[in-house]
Amino acid sequence: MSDMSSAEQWTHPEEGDLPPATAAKPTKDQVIAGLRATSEGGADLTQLLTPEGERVPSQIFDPYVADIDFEALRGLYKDMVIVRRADREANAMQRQGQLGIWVPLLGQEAAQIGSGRALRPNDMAFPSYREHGVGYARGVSFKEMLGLFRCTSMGEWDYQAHGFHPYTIVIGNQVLNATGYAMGQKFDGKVGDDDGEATIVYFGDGATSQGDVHEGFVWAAVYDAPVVFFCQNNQWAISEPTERQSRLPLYQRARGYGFPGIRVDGNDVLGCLAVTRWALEACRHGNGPVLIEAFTYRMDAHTTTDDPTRYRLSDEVETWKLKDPIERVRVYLTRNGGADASFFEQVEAEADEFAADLREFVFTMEDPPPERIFDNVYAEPSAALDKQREEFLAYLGGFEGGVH
Ligand SMILES: Cc1ncc(C[n+]2csc(CCOP(=O)(O)OP(=O)(O)O)c2C)c(N)n1
Ligand SMILES: [Mg+2]
Repeated sequence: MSDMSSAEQWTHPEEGDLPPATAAKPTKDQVIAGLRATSEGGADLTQLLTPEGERVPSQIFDPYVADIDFEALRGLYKDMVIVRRADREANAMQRQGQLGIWVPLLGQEAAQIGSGRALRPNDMAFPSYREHGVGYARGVSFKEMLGLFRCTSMGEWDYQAHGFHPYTIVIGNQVLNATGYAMGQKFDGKVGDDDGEATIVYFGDGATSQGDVHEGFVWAAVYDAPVVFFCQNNQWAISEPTERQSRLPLYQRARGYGFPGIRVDGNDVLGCLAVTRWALEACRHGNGPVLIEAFTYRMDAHTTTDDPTRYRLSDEVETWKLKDPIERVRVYLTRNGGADASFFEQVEAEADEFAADLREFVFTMEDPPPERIFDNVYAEPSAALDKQREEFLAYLGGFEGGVH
């Protein structure tokens, strides 16, 4: 954690450190900083499990995963396999015309399961639109999430019961909602000790360029709001690479707002679990917000409407395949006697069954009646809305055989 009382960070740089005001191009230092924004950061990166499946000890973070024995790790492995399998099935179903669109999470399983499993029931999560893995970890059924992508539902799971808010498509907007929610947790006296509540909000690297994210950071900082800003830096904002969004690694932005920022290997489920637990603990205890940059990679297209071959090279994707979040856990478990071949086969079979059940559900999902549009508009009954519904139903009655 950075020492915010240190005088060093408030001092003005020496004159010689400043680039000439007339410099038209980024200076060498700025270019290097920009490149660092896209490199993994060496010592800056918190990692507990390497891509080769080696366990890296950490004095600070090991205590946060001390309870993760082989059984718990097998559970995290299974979570990741299931959400990947569900993701691939949904992608295929979109291609078969069964879903309007799909937003793949491929490659981001560890970031989502690690952080999602770090949450307690009373914590609140605010997703963007790719967080199906977090939703799964919060107990939201994949079926409910798929309704949104088949356009038969507006994503109507019980937000309060699951501690998982609706998806937000407006980039970065959920950061404001989450900050306000966390300020509420603070005002209601729900923070201060280990039983405290916390909020987590998910957004992408591209979202960090949005005003809403900046405003959220400012408000959370000055109110010490218990909110973990969880940025999944998957390197791309549709076709815009991270280096076009920032001149420095994203986690370092936190310092300018006055709260800690940390970069974790987003493909390391143990690292993500530990770092998120640590950040949530700081929030629960009333220490204010934390920014986590989970350094990961979007292995598939932005959505099924996107063709990434038009803007990125396949060798980049190949490089990231070697850092697969699931493979490293498999290697670790195998090498250390934490699981045998039959376990992996069984997980595979369960994932296939999970996907088949989803498929069956989607293919037989009923379309909602058109008047459903009037549901959930207001919390309380509304005479004006009731009248509109009546008029609409009368209008629909004019069509023989109904409207489909
Ligand atoms: C305010 C706003 N501007 C633009 C868009 C269009 N848009 C949808 S996704 C996206 C990129 C977001 O990238 P990032 O934040 O990195 O998240 P990722 O999709 O990579 O998870 C954009 C620009 C939008 N939905 N909302
Ligand atoms: Mg992105």
